Amino acid sequence: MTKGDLIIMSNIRLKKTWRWFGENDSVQISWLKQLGIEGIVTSLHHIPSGEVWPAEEILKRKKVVEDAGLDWEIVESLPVSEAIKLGNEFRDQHIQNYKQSLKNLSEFGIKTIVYNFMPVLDWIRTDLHYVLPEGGESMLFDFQTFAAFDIYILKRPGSQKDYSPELVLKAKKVFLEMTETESEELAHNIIVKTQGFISGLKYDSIEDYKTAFLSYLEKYKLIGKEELRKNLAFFLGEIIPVAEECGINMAIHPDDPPFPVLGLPRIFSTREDMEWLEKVNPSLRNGITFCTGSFSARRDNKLPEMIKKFSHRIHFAHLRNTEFLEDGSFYESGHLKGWVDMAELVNILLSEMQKRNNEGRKDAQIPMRPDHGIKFFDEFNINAFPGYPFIGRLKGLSEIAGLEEGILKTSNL
Ligand code: DNO
Repeated sequence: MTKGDLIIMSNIRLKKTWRWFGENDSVQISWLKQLGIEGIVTSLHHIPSGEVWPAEEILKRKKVVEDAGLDWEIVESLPVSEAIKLGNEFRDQHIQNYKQSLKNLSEFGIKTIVYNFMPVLDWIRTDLHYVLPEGGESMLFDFQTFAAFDIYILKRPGSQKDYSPELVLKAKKVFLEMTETESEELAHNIIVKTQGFISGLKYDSIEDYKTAFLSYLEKYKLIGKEELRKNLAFFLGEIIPVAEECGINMAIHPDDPPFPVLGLPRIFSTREDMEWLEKVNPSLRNGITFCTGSFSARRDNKLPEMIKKFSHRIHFAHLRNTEFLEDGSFYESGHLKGWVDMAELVNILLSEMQKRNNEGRKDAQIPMRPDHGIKFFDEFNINAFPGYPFIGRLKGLSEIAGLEEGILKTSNL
């Protein structure tokens, strides 16, 4: 290998992408190119999950992205319907539709698709306005508040037995100290506000969304971890051959938070789950969105080991950090602050890209996006979607880009 080769290889950086939610986003797409964004991550959020994404709709969005001088790099997400996760009578039709959407997307050059296999909810936080010691606003998952929501606000049948007696008592205290408005807001945040903009209009139009939500949970009564795994295996068995044909990388997003909630099973939270995924369908098209924030909400997840072991099938990286409170509750701590050593993870990703480049893999460059962000300054007056303020994400992106430059300039990569 000549010195020249080394210089070429060291030019490989993570591809800087940005999640944009379409015309309703508080960030305008025309701002992004000048900030060094290299690709857009977006979805057709208005199409209900289970339906085909028609070519005309894909083209419309692609044109908006290209008019801003950018490429539509990644679909996040092409949602997997509840019927597919449940394996019910609508599954086959929805899988046919999913395959058709993949084909349609591939015709417009889209190569990476994010999806998740979390039942009912896409992600959960109990506080969307958690004030950090320095003053910015972040998001928190608090165990006591979550148990209060489950047991006393939602009143999910049998919920008490999912928590220790001590936690039930604490949850009761939290609930009794809440005003009615606060408890309504908590339920609305969990069921509607954090979900609607991501997974379509599931509950927005339903007045009694708590009852509707309970009936969704009820459907999973007979679905445990094994059944859900079986349904994911079936989905992959159908989808991956199509992805192979179309040259598409599928990238499953981890559970957020990465442990069972509301009596629902979880199947993509740990290293063991990653091992299972690889075994059940070894194709490289069966890949992963490595979301450092989601995986890091479990102390027993050793992120450097996980990322190293599965780096070859990481098609997309979501980079952010978390910190724990004493009782194991966690909050989003900023991109470089927190318990995860971001430098170590970025280093591993850089090595993986170099390795792929040496192997001649076409997908040597791994796209990343700064995931979530802290709210600062006058963004309190802007109605950004929860987790997606402009400045906080831009800060995260810059921090990670700087970190990456530093690693590249000082290591042998
Ligand atoms: C929340 C995100 C999730 C994620 C989906 C991927 O901000 O982490 O919405 O994009 O779960 O399918």
